[in-house]
Amino acid sequence: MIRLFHMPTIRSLRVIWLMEEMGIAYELVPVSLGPHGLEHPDFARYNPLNTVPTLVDGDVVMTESGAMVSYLMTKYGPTELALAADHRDYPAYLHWQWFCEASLAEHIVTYRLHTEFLPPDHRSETARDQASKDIQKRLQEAERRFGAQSWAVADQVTAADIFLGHACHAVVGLREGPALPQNLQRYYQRLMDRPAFARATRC
Ligand SMILES: N[C@@H](CCC(=O)N[C@@H](CS)C(=O)NCC(=O)O)C(=O)O
Repeated sequence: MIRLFHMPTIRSLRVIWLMEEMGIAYELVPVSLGPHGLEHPDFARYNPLNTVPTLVDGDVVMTESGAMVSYLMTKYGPTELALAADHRDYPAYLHWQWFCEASLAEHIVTYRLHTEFLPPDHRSETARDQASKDIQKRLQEAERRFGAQSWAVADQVTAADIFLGHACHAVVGLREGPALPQNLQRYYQRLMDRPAFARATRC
């Protein structure tokens, strides 16, 4: 069975939500944050970087959540969550996935470092405020592009929502962080009404 090394409130939500949507059986292996970083007796032999999520599926070991999403849809599909390359929304489908990981996630991580993870005397208000501005700027652009539609692309839930939904959830969880703009707030509510998403957020 698939094993996913996991800590709550991080990018493994993408993978858990996807597996819940697709009905893939998995075991969650909780990893805890110790004085020297993430700790688990089995962990270092799979992932010398010690990052989560880490997915182990037989001989396959993966340490990038976005790649895990593509792998699982291909290996355990077909699934309507994967949009075909000839669909008119395929470029937007790719855009959201890359935007969330490459343009937004790092600022969310920086914000969390300076509000939660670093020891208080290592936190910087300047870095936190800059991260907050960077997040807000990208949220405004996501809001503009998202518009009033129900889902990120193609009028259906796809892997683009796996990324955008995770990003919205991460922003909502920030301590005194920026609020989601209006359309994304409604979108997040729709996601929370979705049983697979709600289950994944409780892991
Ligand atoms: N791009 C990777 C990021 C993995 C990553 O850096 N995870 C963070 C938590 S969100 C982590 O494990 N940090 C601990 C560390 O770097 O030691 C992914 O999407 O899976």
